[in-house]
Amino acid sequence: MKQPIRIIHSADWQIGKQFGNIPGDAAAAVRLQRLTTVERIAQQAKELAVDAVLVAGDVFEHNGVADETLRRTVNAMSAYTGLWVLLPGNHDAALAESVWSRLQRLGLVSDNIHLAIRTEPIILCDQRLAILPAPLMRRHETRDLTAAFDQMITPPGAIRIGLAHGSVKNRLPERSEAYNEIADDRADRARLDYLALGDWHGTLEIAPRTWYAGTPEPDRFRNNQPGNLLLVSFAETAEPTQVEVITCGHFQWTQLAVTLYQDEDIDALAHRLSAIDLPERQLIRLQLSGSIDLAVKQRLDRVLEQWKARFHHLEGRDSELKINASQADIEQLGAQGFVREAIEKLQHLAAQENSPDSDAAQLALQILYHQQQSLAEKS
Ligand SMILES: [Mn+2]
Repeated sequence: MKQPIRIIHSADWQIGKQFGNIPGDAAAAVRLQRLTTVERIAQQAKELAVDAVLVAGDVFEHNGVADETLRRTVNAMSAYTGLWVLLPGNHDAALAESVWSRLQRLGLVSDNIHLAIRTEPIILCDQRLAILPAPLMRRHETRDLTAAFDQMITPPGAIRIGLAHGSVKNRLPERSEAYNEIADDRADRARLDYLALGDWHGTLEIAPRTWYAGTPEPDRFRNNQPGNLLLVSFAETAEPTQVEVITCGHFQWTQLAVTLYQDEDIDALAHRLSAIDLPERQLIRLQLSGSIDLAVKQRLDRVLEQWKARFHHLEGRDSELKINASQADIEQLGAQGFVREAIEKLQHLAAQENSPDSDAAQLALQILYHQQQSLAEKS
């Protein structure tokens, strides 16, 4: 009896993504990790001895990534010498000149790597497996390219797997763009055993036999279960297709909503941060809100500074956090005479809602307070 066909479904590697919002070496490590994660995928495929690895689009961040990046990617894939099928997505559309044409020109496409750059079936595994690709030839398509699957002829008895990149119509949790749409009943209409999708970065069963693999290495602050691979097994008998989620990502991107009013809230934040596992693998964004005085702000800055050194990356977004100098803060500054008058003026300005000077005055008070505290500590 023949072994059932098993594939790994992945997508959205976006190799070459810059992560410009993350400062310094932290971004470089995140960039490099995407290649390391591809190495992991190759290793998994080898260990599981799957029949093929399908990557459902956006393999590369854009068509202009360096030749060096193309070479590194192919190297990262090399541990698995079985079949790879790579599909262009909106980031790496199969334009006349693209990463795909360059991969070929540079001689980087070995026999086991199939570039799914044409809308025609790729027949593999002694005609037991047919991949039906819908490559994006430009960034945005207004037609549903997967409609072509309905008419595609494949060898009798072959497993039919659709491979596409875009938004399944009416099903994604957020309103997505109106292009690169995919009918939600495509798997039925095209008699597919499975439809392997890319574009949505979380792992998601979006319709019957239709899955988004999600990106194997998380790349943004959105809690939609990224960081996985799918292992898909096709039984020879009438048993249904089995889909197993395999954890694969290294970094975790977490966004936390934090409301602050007083000292106790800073303690609670510090406690919350200390409860996070594997801090060296964490990228954390704090969405700060509430209203605090300068003394609490000072403590907040210290806690953040301390934790910044322990997480891979930590950022506090404070556009929703109000900072008001309290009377106690002003007393703490201990100023007298004209300095005191200036501080009171700043306090008055800072308290004016919607005034263009309010933010500047706020900041001036914070700086004064900070300096005063530093001086007090030194003496
Ligand atoms: Mn995409």
